[in-house]
Amino acid sequence: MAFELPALTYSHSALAERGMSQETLELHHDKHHQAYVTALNNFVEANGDLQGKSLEEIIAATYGDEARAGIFNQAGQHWNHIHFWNALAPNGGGIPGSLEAKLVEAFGSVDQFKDAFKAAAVGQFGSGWAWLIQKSDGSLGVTKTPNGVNPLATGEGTALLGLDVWEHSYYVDFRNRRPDYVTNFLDNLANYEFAESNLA
Ligand code: MN3
Repeated sequence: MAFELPALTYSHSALAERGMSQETLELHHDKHHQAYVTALNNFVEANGDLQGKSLEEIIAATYGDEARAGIFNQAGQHWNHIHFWNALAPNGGGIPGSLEAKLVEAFGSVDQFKDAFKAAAVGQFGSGWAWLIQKSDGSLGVTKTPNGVNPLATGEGTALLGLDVWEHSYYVDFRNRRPDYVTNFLDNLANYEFAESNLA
């Protein structure tokens, strides 16, 4: 069974008042994400050992294998974007109490968490992602990954909240101002209920 582009759970215009325009979601979801899904399906079609494998199994089977970097990139980006659409919400930005307690424990305060996340997101040179993760000892941390890599592939931890910092995610709405895009995400768009639901 081929992989499919998941439908958004909100309309393409639902985030516009919060800084992510209909044009961005039409391009990013309908075109960019669809292209990753199509390319991944073509790779699976051409590689018998991948057929019937879950997305997570394909990521595990191809990560770090230079000969299969092209397959990993598409699989990683499919996984990352499924996560990302869930990490956005039309009424985002509000942090549930139990997650807030974990953030304060790990970073000292919510503001210090946001500073750490911004540093990761702005500091990712070129394309990639910033992540709030839960490490194997249960504590929270922030990390960044290049291109299609994610914390699932690296084994760094469980992804709680990921932000796409590829230019296609912000250039329509913020031009070259990645820091403003990141701040707007953390304050107005981030679905912290989704992040909380990913806690172990
Ligand atoms: Mn993207």
